[in-house]
Amino acid sequence: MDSVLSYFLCFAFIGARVTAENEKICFPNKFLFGVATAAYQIEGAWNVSGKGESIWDRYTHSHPERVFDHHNGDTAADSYHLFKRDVDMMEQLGVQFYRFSVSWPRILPNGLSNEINEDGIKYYTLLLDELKAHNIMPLVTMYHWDLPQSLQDLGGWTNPIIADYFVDYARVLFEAFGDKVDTWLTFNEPFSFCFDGYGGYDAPGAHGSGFEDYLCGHNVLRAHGKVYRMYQQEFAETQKGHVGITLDFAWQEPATTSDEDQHAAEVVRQFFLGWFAHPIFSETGDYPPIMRKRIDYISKRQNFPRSRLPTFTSDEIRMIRGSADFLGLNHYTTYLVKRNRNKIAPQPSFMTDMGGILSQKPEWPKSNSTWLKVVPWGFRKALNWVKAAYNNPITIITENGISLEPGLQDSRRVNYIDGYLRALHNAIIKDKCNVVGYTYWSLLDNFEWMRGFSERFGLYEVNYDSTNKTRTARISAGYYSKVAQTKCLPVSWV
Ligand code: GBH
Repeated sequence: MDSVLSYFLCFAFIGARVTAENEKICFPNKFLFGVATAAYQIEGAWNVSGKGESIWDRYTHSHPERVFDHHNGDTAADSYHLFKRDVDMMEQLGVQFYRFSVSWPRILPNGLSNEINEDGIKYYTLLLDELKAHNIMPLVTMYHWDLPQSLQDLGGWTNPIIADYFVDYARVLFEAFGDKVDTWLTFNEPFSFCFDGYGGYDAPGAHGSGFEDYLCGHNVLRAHGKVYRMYQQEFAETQKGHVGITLDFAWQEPATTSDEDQHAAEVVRQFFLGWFAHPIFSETGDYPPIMRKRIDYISKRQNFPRSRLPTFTSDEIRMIRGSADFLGLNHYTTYLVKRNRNKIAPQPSFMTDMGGILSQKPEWPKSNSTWLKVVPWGFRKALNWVKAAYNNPITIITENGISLEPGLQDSRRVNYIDGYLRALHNAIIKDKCNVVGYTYWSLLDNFEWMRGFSERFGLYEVNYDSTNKTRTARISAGYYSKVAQTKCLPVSWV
């Protein structure tokens, strides 16, 4: 009798445990959770301790009218002085790593490595030591959009010489920090700073769409490849680190089931992600063939004697192909794509070259950013597309997050993270996508580029009116700390 009962009890117990475990969504033990920021968006101290001027300093100062409420990053969240508080917050969250970026002009005030700003080196050394003391691993971005103004005066990313200057800068970073950092990202979202910066209205505001954006992308790819090869040659053996790049990939869903919209969506994916991913992560290297074909053809129709998309030498193709140990992926949202049936205008334009029209469904839940709608299923599709296109590369999600109104009661942020993490979990467990880490953007509210301080992405709210830029945990910080510490999604929250 006893034994039968215990048998049943035991059975029931195992059964209950199995069901509970099935319901609980847990990431692999080795999976890492982190938070991200970028230098210009949080540091402030724009002209302190020897820092040089960046293109964002120049742009926000000379065109305040272009930035929401005439804001700028002069003081931002003042993390130059408050980094210890930032690391405290990370400790409270229990995250395993911190993704931050180094300000190039803080290290090299004039962009070139003949003059190194020791105070800049000291600042990042202190930050790295503080992280180490709290057991938080660094994931360091070399370039998150704050180019030294002196290099912009030479044409910035449109001038081929910049690839060599970027290598010199990277070498300074490897020498100064390589014993403390073993995972590096060369660039954050080349698509964004080439398309919006050289082709649009982000700094430097060159608005040469369909022209300067391609020159920028070309030199960024060369610069990235050269840094990767330089690290392999000069540092890999002693430092044993890894070098990757962060690319931005919103999911592009065909607006209808028609063949032409299916095709248009695929072309848009190639123009958005393939532009940078194909040269680095595909087996063949070089630009995506469809991009090459469309831009060559349209350039000809517009009477250009040569394509507006530059050409790599075969050595460059080889140098860039395979030049990443892993892929950093930023993902926030999804678009619908329809084929653009308009005639080709004489004016160069990236959008015309791409030939798709993007929209979003009005019923998709909104954020506080016009471009960001909540569409978790798009995340899983994006990851599966990457897996198929580039032979399932090792991937770290280097940014994912949502902007909301100021305030601490941000249950919608909890829902966003929860929804996107469920999609990610399916991509990893069911679809076998090779994703090894997830980074929430952002640790704290920060300077949101052209949107000033109006769009808040932080797990911690920053009170910009207070003298010490007080940081306060939002509800979502509590939620994310559970995720980071247990590696499971809390069963009930809020
Ligand atoms: C990230 O880019 C950036 O890496 C990060 O610095 C930033 O804080 C974060 O987004 C949140 O915005 O205004 O309609 O012209 C994400 C990709 C590319 C999305 C530019 C917004 C501008 C769209 N971003 N895009 S629009």
